[in-house]
Amino acid sequence: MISRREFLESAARLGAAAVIVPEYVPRRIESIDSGTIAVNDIHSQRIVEVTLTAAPTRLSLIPDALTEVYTYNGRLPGPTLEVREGDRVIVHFRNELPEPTTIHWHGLHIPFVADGSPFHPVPPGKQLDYVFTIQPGTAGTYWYHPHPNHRTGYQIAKGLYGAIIVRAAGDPLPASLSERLLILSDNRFLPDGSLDFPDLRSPSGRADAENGREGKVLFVNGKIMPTLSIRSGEVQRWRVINASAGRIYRLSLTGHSFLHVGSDGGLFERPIEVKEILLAPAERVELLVRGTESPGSSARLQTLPYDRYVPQTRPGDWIDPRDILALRYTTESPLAPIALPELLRPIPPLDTAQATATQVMVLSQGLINGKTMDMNRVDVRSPLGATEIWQIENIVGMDHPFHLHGFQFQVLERDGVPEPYRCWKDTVNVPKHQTARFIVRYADYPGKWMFHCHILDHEDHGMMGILEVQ
Ligand SMILES: [Cu+2]
Repeated sequence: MISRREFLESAARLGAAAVIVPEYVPRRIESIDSGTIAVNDIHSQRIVEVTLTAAPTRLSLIPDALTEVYTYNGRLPGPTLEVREGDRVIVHFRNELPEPTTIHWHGLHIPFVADGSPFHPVPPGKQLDYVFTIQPGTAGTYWYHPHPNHRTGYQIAKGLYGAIIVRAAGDPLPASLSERLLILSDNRFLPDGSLDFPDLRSPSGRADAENGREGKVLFVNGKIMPTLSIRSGEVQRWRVINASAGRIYRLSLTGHSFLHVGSDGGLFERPIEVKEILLAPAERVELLVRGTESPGSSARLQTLPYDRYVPQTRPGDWIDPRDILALRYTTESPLAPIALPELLRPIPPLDTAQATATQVMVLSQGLINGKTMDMNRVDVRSPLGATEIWQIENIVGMDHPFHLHGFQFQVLERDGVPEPYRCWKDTVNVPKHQTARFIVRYADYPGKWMFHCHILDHEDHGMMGILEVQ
């Protein structure tokens, strides 16, 4: 099992808070997983056992104010859960909030009962153990957040979100690269420092419902405009998570390009050089940032204008680039260049000839195929083991990022243009009046899986449906 020291070291490396792992004592586990744990498994498999408690607290998020927030273990963002492929994860979750909640392990391929979907709410004062195994081949950057019916946007805005890093048995990127974790979020405050949740009937409440709630204050790991340091010549591995309710980031680092090496479900087959990255709500990227400037210089990570909006509610300042963080070069002499691999890992294509159905999802404002979500209705039934194509048609004038629970998919094409490279994703942004097609295989884990728009206000108002795999 992971040692306390290992965990603290990895957390220090990532600049994030660690989950403290108590000594694991083999014992009978009250498992919510469908499988049983043989005694042999306990000895051959690393067990990561952690405790997460959601509770209200007060934190200083903006200068000169304390804000009533919700946190996991008193931290905002919540502790980073760092695990390895093959690990058995046991999360003892306690809900000390005044309302029901869940924890959804966004993007992980795990049993239905551990998914933390609206089917399994945890009432106030109650406890639930989430138990799952990290599947081989799923190394990547994921995140966890609440997913109760109608309250996901509110609870994430209150501060409930955290990162999951899954490490591969053999990572193709050099272990010498220092890592940075960047969890992006935005929020809106009233003059007294409290979070601004307007009445839904007010003009700003109606704009939030349409756009997804945005705020002018941009955070990285809960901090405003933090500074990262880099040494000239150094290469850093950045994992970036969009935890915002509606904001789409168009990321650019002044004077630099990125090597884009991974997406939601882990690394690509090979790095791709890009000037900027579009990151919709719930999406993740892995980037290599090369310290190509001279010692003592600096750069800014920015989000550039991106028009995801309908004209009626488009914010007046959408056109302004915004700084997110400062990158400061140390004054040390430049490091010698290091070799980066040209090949990262093979991604076997899912075969379209094997697809037995095409699921067409028409996205309009707040609706999927003309309906809002009904917990008692199953929208799509598919057999376990089937391969299917999903066609997501956005027929309205704003973007909708589409998320499928439980299964990673491969995007085939966007608006008729074949995807230029293969990768695993669980969320795909479908821009206004465009269509995306992806292929997915329901390899295992029967159950009822949500699919929804990841603009949280849209999701909470019912832009969601249910896939039953059986
Ligand atoms: Cu939407």
